[in-house]
Amino acid sequence: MPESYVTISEIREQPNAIETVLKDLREKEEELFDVCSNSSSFCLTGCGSSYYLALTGNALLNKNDLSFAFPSSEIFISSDQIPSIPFDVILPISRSGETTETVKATKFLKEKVPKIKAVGITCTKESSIYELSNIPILSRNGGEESVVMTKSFSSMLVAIEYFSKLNSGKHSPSKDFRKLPRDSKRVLEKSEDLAKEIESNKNLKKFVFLGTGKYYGLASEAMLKTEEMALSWSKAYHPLEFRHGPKSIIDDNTLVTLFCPTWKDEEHEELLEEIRLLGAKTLVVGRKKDVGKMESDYTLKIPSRKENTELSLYIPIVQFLGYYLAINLGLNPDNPKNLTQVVKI
Ligand code: F1P
Repeated sequence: MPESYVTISEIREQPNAIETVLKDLREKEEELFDVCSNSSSFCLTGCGSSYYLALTGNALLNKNDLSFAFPSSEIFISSDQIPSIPFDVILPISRSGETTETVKATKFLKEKVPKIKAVGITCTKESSIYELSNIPILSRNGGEESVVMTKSFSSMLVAIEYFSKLNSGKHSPSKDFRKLPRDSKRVLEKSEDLAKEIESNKNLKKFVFLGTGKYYGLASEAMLKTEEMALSWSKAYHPLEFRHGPKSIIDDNTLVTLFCPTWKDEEHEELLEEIRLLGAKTLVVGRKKDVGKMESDYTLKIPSRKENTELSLYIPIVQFLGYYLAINLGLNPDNPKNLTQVVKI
């Protein structure tokens, strides 16, 4: 198995990227808390994986305030769909900080709402998004050489969780994130073993990822990893949407992954059973107490942590899965077909 690809090292480096972003967050905590205390409407934006981060962030912020998430291009191309409320905060999310659409969307909203505060989340200090931000959040060690986003995604996700805690009025959330790098390391090891085991089932050709609420952004990111690295047929859905069409596509060459929510839910158990009866293989990712009784071909148990400090632990399994699928298909996971690290138009 070639280990010379940079993607595999970057996936394994995420505990360090998480530890480092937590440091930056602690340093900026007061300023960020201040912004949150004076804000009640948020607009999150990004492209690709960064847009999926925006979706998860949106689900977290909507708990206490009004929040919207848009792919960056939608903000300036179809601006009539953007609510005319004067947003208090824009959160542009971008690993490179240079994606044309995200830079353009940020400038567009700043012009439209002069009082808006920009809290950019990026992995690149020398970048337009960092410059355009009133308070930039930097994932210093999250940047990658690889085209696909892995540790950048998990570390910026931690930043979003942290920000949402500050926004819910939690003055110093750093305690809640204690030992997250340790948990990340543990989950990485289990995830890599499980991804190899799943990949050894050579019949898997189609991949479906299901996630509700804040998990939908994760399901979408999972879809992108399989698509980008393994160039494979891959879809993301809200779980019960599965019955409204996608169900017709699945067969015994399909792996359906369910990101199991942190609340007990019979709807998910029934859905999983139905999927299994249709012949698909299933993977369930969730906390021990939530996935415990679920019948599934594969299960990844996530350590129990304070709510919304654990989302980054759900993602390494799908990063490894994309990686090992690509390797076994003879593809180069570092340089997916037709893609570039940054899209500049
Ligand atoms: C986001 C992004 C990636 C995608 C591709 C092109 O870039 O869309 O998610 O994998 O490589 O760029 P960024 O704005 O986060 O730098």
